[in-house]
Amino acid sequence: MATGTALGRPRSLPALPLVGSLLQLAGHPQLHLRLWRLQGHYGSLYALWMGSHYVVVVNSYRHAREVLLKKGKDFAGRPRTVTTDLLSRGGKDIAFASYGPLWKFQRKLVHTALSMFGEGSLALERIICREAASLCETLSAAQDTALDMAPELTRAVTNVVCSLCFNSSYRRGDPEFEAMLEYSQGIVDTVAKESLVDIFPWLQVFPNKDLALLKKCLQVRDQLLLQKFTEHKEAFCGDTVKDLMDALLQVRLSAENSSPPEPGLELTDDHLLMTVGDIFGAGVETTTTVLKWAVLYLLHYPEIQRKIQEEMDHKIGLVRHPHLSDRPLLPYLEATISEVLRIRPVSPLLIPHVSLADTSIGEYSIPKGARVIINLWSVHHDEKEWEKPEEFNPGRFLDERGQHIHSPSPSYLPFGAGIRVCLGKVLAKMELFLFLAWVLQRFTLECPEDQPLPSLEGKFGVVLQVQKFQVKARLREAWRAAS
Ligand code: HEM
Ligand code: PLO
Repeated sequence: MATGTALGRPRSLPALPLVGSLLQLAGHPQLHLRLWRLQGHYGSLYALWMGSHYVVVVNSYRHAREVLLKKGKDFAGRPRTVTTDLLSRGGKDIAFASYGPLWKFQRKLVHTALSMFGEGSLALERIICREAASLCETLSAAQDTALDMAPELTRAVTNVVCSLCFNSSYRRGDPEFEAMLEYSQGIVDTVAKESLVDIFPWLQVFPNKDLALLKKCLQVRDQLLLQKFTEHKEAFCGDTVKDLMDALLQVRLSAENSSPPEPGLELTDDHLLMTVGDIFGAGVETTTTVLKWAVLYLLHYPEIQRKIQEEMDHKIGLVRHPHLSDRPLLPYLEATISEVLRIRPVSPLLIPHVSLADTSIGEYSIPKGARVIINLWSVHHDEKEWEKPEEFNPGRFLDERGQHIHSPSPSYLPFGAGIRVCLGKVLAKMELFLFLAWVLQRFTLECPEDQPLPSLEGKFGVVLQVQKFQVKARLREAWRAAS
């Protein structure tokens, strides 16, 4: 911060007493787009009021880098809202927990467990490939008929996370899986939408349809989590750690045995449940959403799909399945995944951050307790950083010879950055690569003849959702001939 000169506050949208700037935002369900467009009038960094909360909106990479990386610690807090408090039992998870020693401890535990079971281990590759094979079988069985791929993609991804968290998986049509699909959709539809309830907590006393649905869905989720927790507790002997749930139980057991217990680091049952709930929820909804966007873009751009398949035929062939070690061989597929993550960021406003001290962004002063929204949509669609940002062009992520992948602009943060960076980045990238490689080696994905091309417009929420669409998965002639 400059010494001696007092910094001013960012320009603010007009605000009325009580409702704040709600009038400028109401009637615009696509909040990321509204905040992106408001830059035209207020500049790339501006402030607004959500009820009594002071909110700063960051739309440029330069400022996003300052918040997430250079002053990461100043901005590592999270707001408490009615809906995320319900989801996480008052912030006992990782994603919606305030910055503090317990949050740090939980993050570290999960990070260690994920690297132990997953990232870099052959076991995880085997699990993903098992699910990819099962997905391909389902697509084969549905050959040439119009199919909603969403539940199939969700089951494949869920089973990977389920294996990691609980060492279990679901079969097609499993009623527990159907229940999970339903409650998770209910949560995605209602949580963290900066809905009225989150702006005015006192509205909780009135009946609210969204809040009622969220509570009902959370009941189902809690039952399911508790059942897994109890089964694990009963079977746990302390020696063999099969999954994340066991790993958390083991850490707690050793903490209980060490006396005196470390102050501030006591993991209650709620902390364990909410941590697993986070990884399960984040693991399923994010990766599935990216896969749906990828399939949708491939329907719109058959020439890009063909190019991926040509690259695969050339580098891997049709005799063996794709492996993780093939990633450097398939830069065009990797570039396509990167471009999907740019053009339709799963988390277009990240999760809101909160300033933990009086601080600054650029030439503006930011008071302690401000909510800071990083508009990733703006960062990924900034015309000063990206040529024709609205164009889907995987080539922009390739070097001149098309052999190596690189980002042409630093203005690219699909997983966030810094202290609160996504915990599942490595896992997600492994899944996206293997699932897409397996499917595209065998099938060409097409829009059913009798249907218009589905819309590329997302639906804003805690993740940027894809509208429902159908696909025809046609077995490739080359694959048929080879097998
Ligand atoms: C946080 C993106 C997959 C677990 C985040 C954030 C983003 C993000 C943007 C917020 C960063 C911030 O607030 O500054 C993505 C994308 C994914 C993905 C694009 C898929 C392509 C996953 C997976 C897991 C996961 C598979 C779990 C295994 C988490 C957790 C947080 C998080 C726990 C909260 C971190 C914290 O607050 O400390 N992710 N994510 N994510 N992600 Fe992911
Ligand atoms: C998705 C619905 C689940 O039922 C619960 C859940 C838990 C963690 C959340 C996730 C939901 C949405 C995506 C989130 C994730 C934590 C990190 C991730 C917000 C609500 C992202 C992309 O930031």
